[in-house]
Amino acid sequence: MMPPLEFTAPVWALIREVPDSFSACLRSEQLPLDPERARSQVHAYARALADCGVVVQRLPGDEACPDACFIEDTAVILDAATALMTRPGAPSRRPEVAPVAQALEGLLTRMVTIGEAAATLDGGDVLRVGELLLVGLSTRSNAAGAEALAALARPLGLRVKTVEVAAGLHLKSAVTLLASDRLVALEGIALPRDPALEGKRVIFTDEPAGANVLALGRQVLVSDAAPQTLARLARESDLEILRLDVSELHKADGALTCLSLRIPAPDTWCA
Ligand code: CIR
Repeated sequence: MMPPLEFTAPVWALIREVPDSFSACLRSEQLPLDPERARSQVHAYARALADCGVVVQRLPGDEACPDACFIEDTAVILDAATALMTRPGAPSRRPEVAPVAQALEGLLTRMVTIGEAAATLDGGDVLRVGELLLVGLSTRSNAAGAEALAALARPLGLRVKTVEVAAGLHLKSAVTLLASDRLVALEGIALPRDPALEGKRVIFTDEPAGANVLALGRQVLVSDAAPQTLARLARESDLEILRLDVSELHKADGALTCLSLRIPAPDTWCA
Protein backbone atom coordinates (compact mmCIF):
# COMPACT_ATOMS: atom_id res chain seq x y z
CA MET A 1 0.00 0.00 0.00
CA MET A 2 1.16 3.56 -0.77
CA PRO A 3 1.96 5.66 2.30
CA PRO A 4 -0.59 8.46 2.85
CA LEU A 5 0.28 11.71 1.10
CA GLU A 6 1.37 14.64 3.23
CA PHE A 7 -1.20 17.36 3.96
CA THR A 8 0.39 20.75 3.51
CA ALA A 9 -0.16 24.33 2.38
CA PRO A 10 -0.92 24.81 -1.33
CA VAL A 11 1.84 26.02 -3.61
CA TRP A 12 -0.44 28.11 -5.79
CA ALA A 13 -3.74 29.87 -5.26
CA LEU A 14 -5.86 31.54 -7.90
CA ILE A 15 -8.13 34.35 -6.85
CA ARG A 16 -10.49 36.43 -8.94
CA GLU A 17 -10.98 40.19 -8.69
CA VAL A 18 -14.31 41.63 -7.55
CA PRO A 19 -16.23 43.48 -10.29
CA ASP A 20 -18.51 46.50 -9.62
CA SER A 21 -21.41 44.18 -10.49
CA PHE A 22 -20.66 42.32 -7.20
CA SER A 23 -23.62 44.28 -5.81
CA ALA A 24 -25.83 41.98 -7.96
CA CYS A 25 -24.42 38.74 -6.50
CA LEU A 26 -26.66 35.78 -5.81
CA ARG A 27 -27.52 35.74 -2.10
CA SER A 28 -30.02 34.25 0.30
CA GLU A 29 -30.77 37.57 2.00
CA GLN A 30 -31.13 40.68 -0.10
CA LEU A 31 -28.61 42.75 1.89
CA PRO A 32 -26.99 45.67 0.05
CA LEU A 33 -23.46 44.81 -1.10
CA ASP A 34 -20.46 47.13 -1.37
CA PRO A 35 -18.09 46.05 -4.19
CA GLU A 36 -15.29 48.32 -2.93
CA ARG A 37 -15.36 46.74 0.53
CA ALA A 38 -15.52 43.24 -0.95
CA ARG A 39 -12.56 44.11 -3.18
CA SER A 40 -10.38 45.26 -0.33
CA GLN A 41 -11.32 42.17 1.70
CA VAL A 42 -10.35 39.89 -1.21
CA HIS A 43 -7.05 41.78 -1.50
CA ALA A 44 -6.38 41.29 2.22
CA TYR A 45 -7.18 37.58 1.76
CA ALA A 46 -4.68 37.37 -1.12
CA ARG A 47 -2.04 39.07 1.06
CA ALA A 48 -2.73 36.60 3.89
CA LEU A 49 -2.22 33.66 1.52
CA ALA A 50 1.01 35.21 0.20
CA ASP A 51 2.22 35.80 3.78
CA CYS A 52 1.72 32.06 4.36
CA GLY A 53 4.05 31.31 1.46
CA VAL A 54 1.42 30.62 -1.21
CA VAL A 55 2.05 32.02 -4.71
CA VAL A 56 -1.12 33.94 -5.56
CA GLN A 57 -2.24 34.47 -9.13
CA ARG A 58 -4.97 37.10 -9.58
CA LEU A 59 -7.42 36.70 -12.44
CA PRO A 60 -9.31 39.75 -13.67
CA GLY A 61 -12.95 40.10 -12.72
CA ASP A 62 -15.77 40.25 -15.25
CA GLU A 63 -18.69 42.65 -14.97
CA ALA A 64 -20.90 39.97 -16.58
CA CYS A 65 -20.10 37.59 -13.69
CA PRO A 66 -21.01 39.21 -10.34
CA ASP A 67 -20.13 36.05 -8.33
CA ALA A 68 -16.79 35.33 -10.02
CA CYS A 69 -14.67 36.08 -6.94
CA PHE A 70 -16.10 32.86 -5.44
CA ILE A 71 -13.68 31.04 -7.72
CA GLU A 72 -13.60 27.79 -5.72
CA ASP A 73 -16.93 26.80 -7.24
CA THR A 74 -15.54 26.61 -10.79
CA ALA A 75 -13.13 23.68 -10.38
CA VAL A 76 -12.13 20.77 -8.16
CA ILE A 77 -8.37 20.41 -8.10
CA LEU A 78 -7.48 16.79 -7.41
CA ASP A 79 -3.69 16.94 -7.39
CA ALA A 80 -0.76 18.99 -8.71
CA ALA A 81 -1.70 18.09 -12.28
CA THR A 82 -5.44 17.39 -12.46
CA ALA A 83 -8.69 19.33 -12.18
CA LEU A 84 -12.33 18.80 -12.93
CA MET A 85 -13.88 21.98 -14.29
CA THR A 86 -17.34 22.13 -12.77
CA ARG A 87 -20.78 22.90 -14.11
CA PRO A 88 -22.09 25.28 -11.41
CA GLY A 89 -25.63 24.71 -10.23
CA ALA A 90 -26.59 28.36 -10.74
CA PRO A 91 -26.85 28.94 -14.53
CA SER A 92 -25.71 32.56 -14.11
CA ARG A 93 -22.37 31.26 -12.79
CA ARG A 94 -21.52 28.91 -15.68
CA PRO A 95 -19.71 31.58 -17.76
CA GLU A 96 -17.21 31.86 -14.87
CA VAL A 97 -15.69 28.48 -15.70
CA ALA A 98 -13.97 29.03 -19.09
CA PRO A 99 -11.64 31.87 -18.05
CA VAL A 100 -10.59 29.91 -14.96
CA ALA A 101 -9.91 26.84 -17.12
CA GLN A 102 -7.76 29.00 -19.37
CA ALA A 103 -5.72 30.25 -16.41
CA LEU A 104 -5.33 26.73 -15.00
CA GLU A 105 -3.93 25.52 -18.32
CA GLY A 106 -0.66 27.23 -17.41
CA LEU A 107 -0.46 25.40 -14.07
CA LEU A 108 -2.00 21.94 -14.57
CA THR A 109 -1.60 19.33 -17.27
CA ARG A 110 -4.98 17.59 -17.16
CA MET A 111 -8.29 19.39 -17.05
CA VAL A 112 -11.53 17.54 -17.61
CA THR A 113 -14.91 19.15 -18.15
CA ILE A 114 -18.26 17.70 -17.12
CA GLY A 115 -19.92 16.30 -20.25
CA GLU A 116 -23.27 15.27 -18.77
CA ALA A 117 -25.76 18.12 -19.30
CA ALA A 118 -27.86 17.11 -16.29
CA ALA A 119 -24.85 17.17 -13.94
CA THR A 120 -24.19 20.13 -11.67
CA LEU A 121 -21.33 20.57 -9.23
CA ASP A 122 -19.98 23.53 -7.25
CA GLY A 123 -16.47 23.26 -5.80
CA GLY A 124 -17.87 24.52 -2.49
CA ASP A 125 -19.64 21.18 -2.15
CA VAL A 126 -16.43 19.14 -2.29
CA LEU A 127 -14.51 18.55 0.93
CA ARG A 128 -11.35 16.49 0.74
CA VAL A 129 -10.26 14.47 3.77
CA GLY A 130 -7.27 12.35 2.79
CA GLU A 131 -8.37 9.95 0.05
CA LEU A 132 -12.05 10.80 0.60
CA LEU A 133 -13.93 13.43 -1.39
CA LEU A 134 -17.09 14.21 0.49
CA VAL A 135 -19.59 15.72 -1.96
CA GLY A 136 -22.58 17.68 -0.73
CA LEU A 137 -25.84 17.17 -2.56
CA SER A 138 -27.18 20.69 -2.27
CA THR A 139 -29.32 23.14 -4.19
CA ARG A 140 -26.21 23.54 -6.42
CA SER A 141 -24.68 20.05 -6.77
CA ASN A 142 -26.41 16.82 -7.75
CA ALA A 143 -25.67 13.08 -7.92
CA ALA A 144 -24.65 13.24 -11.59
CA GLY A 145 -22.13 15.95 -10.70
CA ALA A 146 -20.75 13.78 -7.90
CA GLU A 147 -20.49 10.84 -10.33
CA ALA A 148 -18.55 12.96 -12.85
CA LEU A 149 -16.09 13.75 -10.08
CA ALA A 150 -15.92 10.11 -8.97
CA ALA A 151 -15.03 8.97 -12.49
CA LEU A 152 -12.02 11.26 -12.61
CA ALA A 153 -11.04 10.70 -8.97
CA ARG A 154 -11.15 6.88 -8.86
CA PRO A 155 -8.04 6.20 -11.00
CA LEU A 156 -6.18 8.68 -8.79
CA GLY A 157 -6.98 6.57 -5.71
CA LEU A 158 -9.64 8.97 -4.40
CA ARG A 159 -13.15 7.95 -3.32
CA VAL A 160 -16.33 10.00 -3.54
CA LYS A 161 -19.06 9.77 -0.93
CA THR A 162 -22.17 11.94 -1.09
CA VAL A 163 -23.88 13.63 1.82
CA GLU A 164 -27.15 15.58 1.85
CA VAL A 165 -26.77 19.29 2.56
CA ALA A 166 -29.87 20.03 4.61
CA ALA A 167 -29.20 23.71 5.29
CA GLY A 168 -26.91 26.44 4.00
CA LEU A 169 -25.51 26.92 0.52
CA HIS A 170 -22.73 24.36 0.24
CA LEU A 171 -21.27 21.45 2.20
CA LYS A 172 -18.23 23.58 3.04
CA SER A 173 -20.50 26.33 4.39
CA ALA A 174 -20.93 23.93 7.31
CA VAL A 175 -17.77 21.81 7.56
CA THR A 176 -14.13 22.32 6.62
CA LEU A 177 -10.74 20.91 7.41
CA LEU A 178 -8.73 22.50 10.23
CA ALA A 179 -5.78 20.12 9.88
CA SER A 180 -5.32 16.64 8.43
CA ASP A 181 -6.65 15.13 11.68
CA ARG A 182 -9.29 17.74 12.57
CA LEU A 183 -12.44 19.31 11.16
CA VAL A 184 -14.53 22.30 12.14
CA ALA A 185 -18.28 21.83 11.71
CA LEU A 186 -21.48 23.67 12.38
CA GLU A 187 -23.41 22.28 15.34
CA GLY A 188 -26.11 19.87 14.13
CA ILE A 189 -24.46 18.74 10.87
CA ALA A 190 -24.54 14.98 10.37
CA LEU A 191 -21.30 13.60 8.95
CA PRO A 192 -21.39 10.17 7.32
CA ARG A 193 -19.49 7.18 8.62
CA ASP A 194 -16.37 6.55 6.60
CA PRO A 195 -12.93 5.09 7.36
CA ALA A 196 -11.32 8.40 6.30
CA LEU A 197 -13.28 10.23 9.01
CA GLU A 198 -12.66 7.68 11.75
CA GLY A 199 -10.36 9.03 14.42
CA LYS A 200 -10.72 12.59 13.18
CA ARG A 201 -11.60 15.15 15.82
CA VAL A 202 -14.59 17.34 14.95
CA ILE A 203 -14.73 20.72 16.64
CA PHE A 204 -18.32 21.95 16.60
CA THR A 205 -19.25 25.61 16.47
CA ASP A 206 -22.61 27.35 16.59
CA GLU A 207 -21.24 30.34 14.65
CA PRO A 208 -22.06 29.82 10.94
CA ALA A 209 -19.08 31.95 9.87
CA GLY A 210 -16.81 29.78 12.00
CA ALA A 211 -17.41 26.51 10.18
CA ASN A 212 -15.60 27.58 7.03
CA VAL A 213 -11.90 27.90 7.79
CA LEU A 214 -8.99 27.71 5.35
CA ALA A 215 -6.20 25.41 6.49
CA LEU A 216 -2.80 26.30 5.06
CA GLY A 217 -0.66 23.71 6.78
CA ARG A 218 0.35 25.10 10.18
CA GLN A 219 -1.61 28.29 9.60
CA VAL A 220 -5.37 28.57 9.40
CA LEU A 221 -7.51 31.50 8.25
CA VAL A 222 -10.64 32.01 10.36
CA SER A 223 -13.37 34.60 9.84
CA ASP A 224 -13.48 37.63 12.09
CA ALA A 225 -17.27 37.11 12.20
CA ALA A 226 -16.79 34.02 14.40
CA PRO A 227 -15.21 35.42 17.60
CA GLN A 228 -15.97 32.43 19.80
CA THR A 229 -14.57 29.94 17.26
CA LEU A 230 -11.50 32.11 16.85
CA ALA A 231 -10.89 32.27 20.59
CA ARG A 232 -11.43 28.54 21.03
CA LEU A 233 -9.17 27.52 18.15
CA ALA A 234 -6.45 29.91 19.31
CA ARG A 235 -6.71 28.53 22.85
CA GLU A 236 -6.96 24.84 22.04
CA SER A 237 -4.87 24.23 19.00
CA ASP A 238 -1.20 24.10 18.21
CA LEU A 239 -1.91 25.86 14.90
CA GLU A 240 -1.41 29.52 14.07
CA ILE A 241 -4.90 30.99 13.82
CA LEU A 242 -5.11 34.06 11.58
CA ARG A 243 -8.26 36.21 11.66
CA LEU A 244 -9.59 37.83 8.54
CA ASP A 245 -12.49 40.19 7.85
CA VAL A 246 -14.59 38.77 5.02
CA SER A 247 -17.88 40.29 6.21
CA GLU A 248 -18.85 41.70 2.80
CA LEU A 249 -18.32 38.26 1.23
CA HIS A 250 -20.41 36.63 3.98
CA LYS A 251 -23.33 38.88 2.94
CA ALA A 252 -23.22 37.12 -0.44
CA ASP A 253 -23.09 33.65 1.22
CA GLY A 254 -19.36 33.39 0.63
CA ALA A 255 -16.62 32.42 3.07
CA LEU A 256 -12.89 31.78 3.19
CA THR A 257 -12.42 28.65 1.10
CA CYS A 258 -14.58 29.88 -1.76
CA LEU A 259 -12.30 32.84 -2.49
CA SER A 260 -9.49 30.75 -3.96
CA LEU A 261 -8.62 27.67 -5.97
CA ARG A 262 -5.63 25.97 -4.49
CA ILE A 263 -3.01 23.73 -6.09
CA PRO A 264 -0.88 21.37 -3.96
CA ALA A 265 2.76 20.50 -4.51
CA PRO A 266 3.32 17.17 -6.31
CA ASP A 267 2.58 14.17 -4.06
CA THR A 268 0.89 16.23 -1.37
CA TRP A 269 -2.67 17.34 -0.80
CA CYS A 270 -4.16 20.55 0.51
CA ALA A 271 -7.49 22.03 1.62
C1 CIR B 1 -23.43 32.08 -4.82
O1 CIR B 1 -24.55 32.15 -4.33
O2 CIR B 1 -23.14 31.25 -5.68
C2 CIR B 1 -22.38 33.08 -4.35
N1 CIR B 1 -22.99 34.31 -4.04
C3 CIR B 1 -21.63 32.56 -3.17
C4 CIR B 1 -20.83 31.34 -3.46
C5 CIR B 1 -20.01 30.90 -2.30
N2 CIR B 1 -19.20 29.79 -2.66
C6 CIR B 1 -18.68 28.92 -1.80
O3 CIR B 1 -18.95 28.99 -0.61
N3 CIR B 1 -17.94 27.94 -2.28
